Amino acid sequence: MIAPVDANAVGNIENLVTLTAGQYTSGSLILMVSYGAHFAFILYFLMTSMQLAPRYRVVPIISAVVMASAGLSLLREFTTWQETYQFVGGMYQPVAEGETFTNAYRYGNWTITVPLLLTQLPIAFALARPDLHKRAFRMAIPALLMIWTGLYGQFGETGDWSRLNVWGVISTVFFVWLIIEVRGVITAGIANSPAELKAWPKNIWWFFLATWGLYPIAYALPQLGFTGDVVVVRQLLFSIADISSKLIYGVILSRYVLRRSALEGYLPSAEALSTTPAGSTAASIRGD
Ligand code: RET
Repeated sequence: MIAPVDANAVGNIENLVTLTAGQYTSGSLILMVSYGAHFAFILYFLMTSMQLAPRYRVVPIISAVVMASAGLSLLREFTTWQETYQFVGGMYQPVAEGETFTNAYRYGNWTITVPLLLTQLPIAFALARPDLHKRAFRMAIPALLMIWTGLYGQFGETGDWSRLNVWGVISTVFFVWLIIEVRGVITAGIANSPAELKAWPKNIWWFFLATWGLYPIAYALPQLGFTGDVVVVRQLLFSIADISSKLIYGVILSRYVLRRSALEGYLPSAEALSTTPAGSTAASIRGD
């Protein structure tokens, strides 16, 4: 028997909708693929760090830390999702007691991952130390304010639209501030990149805007209605955003610093790429 629930007391719309078996399984699958991908890439980032000049090794190491942290958070979202629904009368219904689903864990997790993701940029661009620290700090402040105001606002998504939208707008103001700070780091990164690699920070800029921009869309989505499709599409958007902004972003930064290491004369990187003259020479001396 499903007890009637007070819409404003349940936090997220996942607790208000009945899902078809297809929607429930899609949600499970999306979350499972997400945490699986994050955990698997811990290995990739740790191994890839070995090919880099020492000053850049921390870039994929930070990615590995982000993978572990996000993977654990997404695993928790997955288990909570499974505990939230029970199969009754051919449909998946939110359980009357025991567990409620929440996306708030995501926001908590971003508190850790977002400052790390942002700090990777000035390190990869090899900005000089006092400037690097200053810029990392100046990005972290608007980023944390953006996350925490959004965390507060998302509790309004079950019907308190003014709470959702007012805090959503406040959070977006911090997002704009963050974008300005990131643009400054990108500009410094272009100036500080070797000529062959100047396109990389420019492309990373567009990638950043496109992938981080998915989060506010996921935030606003419940206003389209409390339906199983909205619930599933929202989890899908979050997952696409997560895999892009952390995992693919980490791969891009790792490849950038690998090329940079090679151009700066670090032989193992040149060998790993084997496209630079130094790499080919080293490989041919070794006979491979
Ligand atoms: C919120 C609230 C609504 C307004 C805006 C938001 C932006 C969120 C962003 C999150 C990025 C998260 C990342 C996580 C990686 O682990 C908080 C949804 C603008 C940009 C990159």
